Amino acid sequence: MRITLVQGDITGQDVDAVVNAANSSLLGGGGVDGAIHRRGGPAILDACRKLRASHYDKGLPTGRAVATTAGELPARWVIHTVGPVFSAAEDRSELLASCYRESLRAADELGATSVAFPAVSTGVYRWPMAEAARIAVDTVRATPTRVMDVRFVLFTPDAYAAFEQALNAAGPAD
Ligand code: AR6
Repeated sequence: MRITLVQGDITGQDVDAVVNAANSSLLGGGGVDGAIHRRGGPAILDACRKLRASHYDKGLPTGRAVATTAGELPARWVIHTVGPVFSAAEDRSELLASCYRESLRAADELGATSVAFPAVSTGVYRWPMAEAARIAVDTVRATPTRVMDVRFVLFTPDAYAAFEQALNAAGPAD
């Protein structure tokens, strides 16, 4: 697997699947979620509504991932995952790791070999960037998958630097 870092907007990524940092309602929100729905058009929300009605009437649980069409995005699919809200009192890192694992599992089920991830939970959900980057990089590297091209698409220079540091700290790939 090749891991690359990109600074920019995830909605422009030409990959098989783009991961969305969604919330359990699957009905949209701000941040990456808002950008994906805006640029991808109504087909994504329509697919999310249908998924809710058929499988997730109580919402998609934190740490899980589910795929829909990517509508008008350059990607073929959007994989929606629900990150945990950061808590200083409780260690929720396993749930954040689960977002990356479950997203790769969803990608494998689709046959997607290139996947773009945002820094899940680091915006509205307030996860400290350095720690979120470490969890993201370590989890993706440790997950068995047929995905060959993983791109972390970071919105800000600070986020990019944090992921760069996490990648360097992880050492050479196996
Ligand atoms: N491309 C790439 N990264 C982005 C983009 C973009 N277009 N826009 C923002 N980011 P957030 P969360 C970065 O808040 O913390 C939503 O309302 C952003 O700078 O999108 O998981 C959902 O509906 C940050 O580093 O997701 C949920 O309610 C990272 O993406 C809630 O926010 C994640 O920030 C989820 O919160």
